[in-house]
Amino acid sequence: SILDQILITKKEELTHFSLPDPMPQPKLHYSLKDALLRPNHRLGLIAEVKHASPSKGIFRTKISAKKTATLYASACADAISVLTDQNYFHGSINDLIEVRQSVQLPILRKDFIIDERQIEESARIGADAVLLIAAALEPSALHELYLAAKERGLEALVEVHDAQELTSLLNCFTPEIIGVNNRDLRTFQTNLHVTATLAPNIPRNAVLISESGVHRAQDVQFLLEQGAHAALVGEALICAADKRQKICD
Ligand code: IGP
Repeated sequence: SILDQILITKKEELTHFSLPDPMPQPKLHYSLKDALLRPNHRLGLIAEVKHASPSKGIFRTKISAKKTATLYASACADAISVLTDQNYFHGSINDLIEVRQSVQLPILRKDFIIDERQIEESARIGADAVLLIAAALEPSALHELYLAAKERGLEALVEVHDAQELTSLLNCFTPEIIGVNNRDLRTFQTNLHVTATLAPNIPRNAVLISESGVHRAQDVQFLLEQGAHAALVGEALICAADKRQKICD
């Protein structure tokens, strides 16, 4: 699948990896978990800065990462996700650094994290949380990265796509934040019923985030009914002419 290809590229990139300098001043920590548990009776929103994707190609927006995140923040998004993968998503760590300077919200670094050095890098560029993808690693390796993130003061969103991934994950440990990716990485199809199917098996004390394929107000209503705490929305916002209006709808 595309994930296998991405992971090969990532491993290659990591052979010539160098850490950025830490940020000059210590930063405040914005908790992703707290931000998403606060919105009572409504669905929390993680708005994603995304320039391109393997399935949709390049999104035709001329707005910078910084401007996009500022708009999301002013429209009351609860957190911002920044895709930093360059090869497949046209993002960069600079995007995250810029976003960090412009919003006072939790920032999730979206990348393919397979190595502890990427955790240190995420902390140095100012991320509050990192994405860990169950399909990319064995549960034990995932757990090690999860603990490394915590130790470095970062939260981790652990992403699953099917019942088997969820079961093996929960047999190993219970993450505080679990993401269900509605997108099948083999076909690129999104289906919100993936969230509906897995939600009953997500531990009650975990924060549940439904990721991908959220476009309409009725999708938001559906996810609330499934017990999701938040949605992670990329394309629908990136492609909306009026981002503020789209979030308010
Ligand atoms: C956003 P969408 O369909 O709203 O643009 O999806 C987000 O869920 C998606 O970008 C995503 C992703 C990922 C990207 C979910 N998991 C893992 C890269 C890696």
